[in-house]
Amino acid sequence: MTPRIVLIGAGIVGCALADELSARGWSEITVLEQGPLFATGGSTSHAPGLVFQTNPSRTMIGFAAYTVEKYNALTLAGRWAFRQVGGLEVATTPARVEELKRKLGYAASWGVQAELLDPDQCAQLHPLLDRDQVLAGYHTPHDGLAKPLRAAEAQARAAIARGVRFLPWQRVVALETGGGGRVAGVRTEQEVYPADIVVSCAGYWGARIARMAGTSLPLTPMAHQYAMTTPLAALAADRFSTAASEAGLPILRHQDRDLYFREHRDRLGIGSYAHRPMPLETGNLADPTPADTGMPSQLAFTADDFAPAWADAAALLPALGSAKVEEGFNGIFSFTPDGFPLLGESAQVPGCWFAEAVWITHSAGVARAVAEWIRTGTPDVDVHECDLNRFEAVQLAPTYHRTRSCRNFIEVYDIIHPLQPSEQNRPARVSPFYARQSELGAVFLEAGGWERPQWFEANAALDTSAVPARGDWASRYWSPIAGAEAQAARERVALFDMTPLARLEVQGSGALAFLQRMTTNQLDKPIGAVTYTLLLDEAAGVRSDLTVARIGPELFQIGTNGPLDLDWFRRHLPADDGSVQIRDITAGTCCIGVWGPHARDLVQPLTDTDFSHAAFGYFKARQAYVGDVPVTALRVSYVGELGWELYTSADLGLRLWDALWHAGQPFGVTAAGRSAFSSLRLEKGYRLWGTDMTAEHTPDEAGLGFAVKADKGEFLGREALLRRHEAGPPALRLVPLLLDRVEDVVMGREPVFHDGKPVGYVTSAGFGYSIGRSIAYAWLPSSIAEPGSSVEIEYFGERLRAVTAAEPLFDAAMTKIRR
Ligand code: FAD
Ligand code: THG
Repeated sequence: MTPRIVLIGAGIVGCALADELSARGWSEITVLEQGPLFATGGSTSHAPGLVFQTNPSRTMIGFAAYTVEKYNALTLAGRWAFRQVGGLEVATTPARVEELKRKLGYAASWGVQAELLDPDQCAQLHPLLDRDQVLAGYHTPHDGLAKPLRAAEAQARAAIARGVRFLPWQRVVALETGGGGRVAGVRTEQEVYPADIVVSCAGYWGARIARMAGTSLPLTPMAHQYAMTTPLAALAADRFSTAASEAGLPILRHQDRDLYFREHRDRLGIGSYAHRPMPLETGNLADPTPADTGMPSQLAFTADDFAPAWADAAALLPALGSAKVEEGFNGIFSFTPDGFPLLGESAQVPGCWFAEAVWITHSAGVARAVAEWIRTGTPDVDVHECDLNRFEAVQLAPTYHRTRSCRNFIEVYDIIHPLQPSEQNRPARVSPFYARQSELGAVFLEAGGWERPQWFEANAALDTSAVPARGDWASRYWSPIAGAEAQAARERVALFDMTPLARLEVQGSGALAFLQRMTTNQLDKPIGAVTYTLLLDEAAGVRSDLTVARIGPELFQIGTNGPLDLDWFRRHLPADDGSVQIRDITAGTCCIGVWGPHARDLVQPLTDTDFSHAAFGYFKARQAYVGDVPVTALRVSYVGELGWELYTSADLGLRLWDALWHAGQPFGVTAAGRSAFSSLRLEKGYRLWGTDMTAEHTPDEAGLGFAVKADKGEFLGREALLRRHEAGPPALRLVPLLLDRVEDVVMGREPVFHDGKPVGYVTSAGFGYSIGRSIAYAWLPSSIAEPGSSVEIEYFGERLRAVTAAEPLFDAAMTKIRR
């Protein structure tokens, strides 16, 4: 039976989704729009439609590429919906020139055509530019201009032809729920519309719909200035455009000044992010009314805010000369704390979906992914960066996400290092060891709201003479001290704060059966066993990798990769008969990883429990007292050394730290940070979910086939996995590369070339201090994944030589861990 679907909002996202859903054979779709059709008054109604595809995120590039492909083929009444005028980003500072080279890398990694231009070439491509201001340009011939309303309406027309209804002036004021809290429909001011599935495509009003669902969406509506100049002589007389084409010059970005430009025939449109953030309260948003033909998403232009932008624009484009702003507005659209959209099904109201904070640029790609997600339960691309359930509780606090969104507005065109943390709302979450870490001069970065030491300045006295220097970018948020900390773990013993590692407790008479059904490895083992296992989705993509410790007959502790794992488990809980309870215990507990050859020498004197290899083997769990602190000890090590993760309640954390610190003094115990941690795990080849592999990869591709026991019985993803096995060996593989030169450390997301052609991309990278080599993991075609293939990594425009290697790079015999 086809489900009844209600979409809220007929902006470009609602229209694209109606098209994508109906194209999949579903026609009982109603789109409810609070305003008129199709110039509804939302953001789409006046967006200038610049589509720059390049993005650090592979997923976002994919969304944009599909949008370009789709809109390029769309017309409405014979008129274009997309013009491939190309994109040009100019650099006016040396730092931006480097940034453009980094972008060239993203483009090569993920299939966007792009080239770097010299100033003359820039001026040739865009004759309005003052050549002397420009140091370089980044040209993307396939970028261009969308005509947002035309693209929206053209998709809506296609949907209407398949039976979809679009109803204007229907403001949704409530959600109706039925059995199990599932969505049953929506209520507008006039009527109730029953529905099996509701998708909110309400744009910057989205947080309002979320409230109706009892959910928080970290979405902040913000105003952003867009102005149109008076006619310019330089654009006159159909020089670049005709009445039909509107624009012929490439869309232009001047990111050093937070500006972008497009032609509107003989006028120039100028968008600015240079002004102060202008957030709006979700509670105070205006709605369209039939009496008012204005646009609720257009606020009055504040000329003072625009004045500096105008001066900067005129400096780059002398053709602006004596022109003026003819008209302008402060237009509202959505911002999120991390800049990614908010997609997926509400955890509170099953059947209620969201597709919010989506740019024109990504609209069709997002709609396609959400349509697949709704239809099959699994989007066919990796959406973990965009999943609305990705946030920690603190990140949903309105004051928190508003501050972050404002920051994001300010930084939207800034040059951001992949490790650069936000400075706002900090510290938010701190482990019980925070005071000690601070005393040791911890340099904190942030993850999941947690303060996480990257390295400790107190370790500056350690020997760093063997740590090679590295280039500008790779040396930011890094210190050679990290190398000394890594060596301390390999040679002596180190303490790592593992508190931010999200963990769950699963309990009940149905716990084992539930976990067996959810994961790939055999969990029906004696109490005290720890198992490394995978969560697969229905298509056999790797949703996560976990450690599962059997603490009791009906009690399991699970180490996860964050909020999405809890969400996934909750969605799949058996009918609410109380047989399985699941609890996030992260915040109430803490964890120290004690790892290194002296780990046993350090811990054993503190406990009566036998921590010998014979009594407490690798991948085993025990309850014990360490000092007078009750702990759950797991003998696992993501850094590949002898030792334990010691868990206790948060209140006793400091006491545990102090006991270990004190007992460790004779062994030269060292507090070690995340930078060392990452290096150690790279040497061991332990994957980092979300970076190295995602739901787009199967276990075999990711090199994790060993964690699948296909003959253990039914589990989620098993059938798809067997089908994929039948289809033959994987075409792609995740493999380590060793760079030729030790000073060449890359950061991740760089393209990999073979025989001069881009063939893959780097996932995570770093320096292996024990093996003395620079390491980069990369996805490559199987044909060149075997050890010994010569490749090149492009890093800021330079080709660095590297070779594929056999795994693991360090301690293949596991003699360091198993003893
Ligand atoms: P909208 O177009 O706002 O549609 C949401 C719809 O939901 C609205 O029609 C609204 O009336 C309806 N709705 C809300 N609540 C309800 C309810 N309770 N009941 C029924 N209906 C409801 N993006 C780019 O990619 N490139 C650009 O160059 C670009 N420039 C921009 C410039 C400006 C000045 C602005 C403001 C935005 C710009 N954007 C750009 C962003 C882009 O406009 C938006 O991200 C995009 O239009 C959002 O589409 P949407 O369908 O989600 O939202
Ligand atoms: N500790 C705990 N839970 C975790 C992690 C952790 N959950 C999430 C994430 N990290 C899981 N990732 C890994 C990756 C590798 C290993 C452990 C967790 C590991 N692998 C060994 C190997 O591949 O040789 C052993 C595998 C096996 O014996 O099956 O140790 O850090 N608690």
